[in-house]
Amino acid sequence: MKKYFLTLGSLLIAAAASATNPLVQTCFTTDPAPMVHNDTLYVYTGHDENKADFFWMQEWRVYSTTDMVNWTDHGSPLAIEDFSWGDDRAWAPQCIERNGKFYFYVPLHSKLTGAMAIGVAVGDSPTGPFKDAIGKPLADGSWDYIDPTVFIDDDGQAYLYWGNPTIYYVKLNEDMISFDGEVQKLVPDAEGFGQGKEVPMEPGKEYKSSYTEGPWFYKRNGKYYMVYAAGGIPEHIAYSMSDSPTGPWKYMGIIMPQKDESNSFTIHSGITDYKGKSYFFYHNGQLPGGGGFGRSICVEPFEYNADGTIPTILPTKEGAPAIATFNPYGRVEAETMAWSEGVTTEPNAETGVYLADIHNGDYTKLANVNFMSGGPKTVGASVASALRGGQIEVRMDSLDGPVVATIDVPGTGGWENWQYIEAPAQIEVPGVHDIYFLFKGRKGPKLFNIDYWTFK
Ligand code: FUB
Repeated sequence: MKKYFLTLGSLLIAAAASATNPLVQTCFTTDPAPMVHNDTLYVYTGHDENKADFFWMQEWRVYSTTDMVNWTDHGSPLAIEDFSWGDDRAWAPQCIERNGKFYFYVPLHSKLTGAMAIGVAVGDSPTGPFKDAIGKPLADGSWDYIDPTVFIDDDGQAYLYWGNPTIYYVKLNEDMISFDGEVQKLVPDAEGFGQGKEVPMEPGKEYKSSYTEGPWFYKRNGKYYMVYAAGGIPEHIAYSMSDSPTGPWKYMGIIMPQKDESNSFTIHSGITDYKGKSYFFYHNGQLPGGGGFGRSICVEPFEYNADGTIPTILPTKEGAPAIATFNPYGRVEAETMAWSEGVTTEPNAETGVYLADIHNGDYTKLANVNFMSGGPKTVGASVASALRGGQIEVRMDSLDGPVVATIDVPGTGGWENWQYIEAPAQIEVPGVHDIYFLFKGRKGPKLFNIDYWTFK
């Protein structure tokens, strides 16, 4: 077995390929809502359809990470069909855990009123399955019943805020699926939400900072934060703070200014702390083929100012750095990746999400993989191909880096007829490396699908 030493050239290629935004390249993802549970960071998203001319969104999706760079696609555990009373517009969601149950709040178009409504689904795990918790909307009947955000205060009281451009809220009962009394209405005024204020942010640009939609409500060090899309269209992200969960609010300024290059007239944020660091999630239209109705989620790390205020956060391609290395040993889902080009993912009731639509030259990348001393002896994959298969080149550090192993994928008689194929490692791969899975075969047709990898 050959030993491999890093050259300066391969290090430079690896650095150039270190973009992590947008976080998902296999489909459009919108309206990110992060949630931390048991050391894992989950992000709940909407899903813009390809070539859409409006927010014709059908389902919600979930992704997770433990290192901020490799993300696992858990598919869609909740869709419009799960709400008998809904028929359209699976818009911005948020999920929260209480007493071991996961409550998934969503806006969708109501068959009952012809307006928008807030629904709540419940599940036993962060990735579902989820089912409509009450068989009817939690709140229904207004165009601007969209974008629910949920938070449970230290005293156990849960709050649900939503709305565009009015802000609505209720105090949820302990069951998380009901509330007493009327929906409260909060009209965002200038002092609370910056309405009408002209804020110069960059030379030659001015922003009218006023609440528009997409609230994100949380508490930190005794202060309540309301982060939201502001300024009409095109939107930027601004925030307000309060000493109480129901206000009065004080407008605190802009977090992420509007940028023409974001290629999206909406922006929608979610904030969380994870493993001692703070992260700001948002969406833009920067994936190839993307735009205002083809958006993609991104993340930026940030640090709160000493007084608890939030600094200006600018979008980057680099996104968040890795906070841990990736352990490849055991089964690694093929839909776990730091980056990909050309591929999509598909669901299967038996095997779960798998990597699909693979053509010659497509690839996926796992970042920061820690092989420890020596590296794997074999690399395997569970594959399926209704045609004639192809090859998987497992390469180290870059797309043209040294080949660790080549897996020959045969035809298996069907796109979901899985066969496990293993190949010997050709070189030693000690230490931490990015790993590229480069797919090869005849030019033109779909080659094969992949369910999971093994490094042994
Ligand atoms: O994704 C559909 C809508 O666009 C959301 O509900 C809004 O927040 C905006 O992002």
